Amino acid sequence: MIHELYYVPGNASLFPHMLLREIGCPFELKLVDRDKAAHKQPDYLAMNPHGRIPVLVTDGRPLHETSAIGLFLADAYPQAGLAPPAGHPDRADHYKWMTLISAVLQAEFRAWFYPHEYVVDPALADQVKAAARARLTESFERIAEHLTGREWLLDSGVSAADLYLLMMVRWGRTLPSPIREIGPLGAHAQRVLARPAVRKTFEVEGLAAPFV
Ligand SMILES: N[C@@H](CCC(=O)N[C@@H](CS)C(=O)NCC(=O)O)C(=O)O
Repeated sequence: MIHELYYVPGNASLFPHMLLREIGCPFELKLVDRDKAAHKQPDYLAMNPHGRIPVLVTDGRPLHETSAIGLFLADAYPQAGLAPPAGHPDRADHYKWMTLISAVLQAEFRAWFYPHEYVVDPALADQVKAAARARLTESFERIAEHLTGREWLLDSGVSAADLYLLMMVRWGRTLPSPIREIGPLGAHAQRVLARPAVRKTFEVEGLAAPFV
């Protein structure tokens, strides 16, 4: 398989980038020039009509939606052990975490980072941010409860969902009370950050410490 990842440093492309390096397969990085709104141009919209980052092109076929890219890559390279195989008791839980991170955390971060999209009156954007912050904190608290006494989200070991969660905790450093301070979330993030493939990803994207 030949992969190209359209990315912007630190954007949602960070998760599939980490996965590709964990897998160790060849891939090409395609930097999207957000300053020039390259993701809103016809050639990019042909790959992702929503004009968002990331897109993974595999053998010429584009795929968007961060969680779908993650599930696809984990299944495409089972030898990397990033998702429990079909039939494994943890398989369903992996779907659950991937979906929760995408549909709840990532969606709430959209409201946190782009509050103007959620209101007609721009003066209300701060309220959107305050509500998103409260919902994010509550959701992370539930996840922290689950992680208490565990190394990884799944009983069976590290999975793609742990890398996805790291990206969310990283984004959570922009909240007034950083998400890393909630229960074991900071320790979990450091555990993921200690992985050589993850460290390499941050280095290649030029992301500076503190990482979360
Ligand atoms: N549902 C999309 C959302 C991706 C997303 O919101 N990406 C952000 C960057 S982290 C983006 O493209 N922002 C630029 C924009 O919306 O114009 C996914 O899961 O891939």
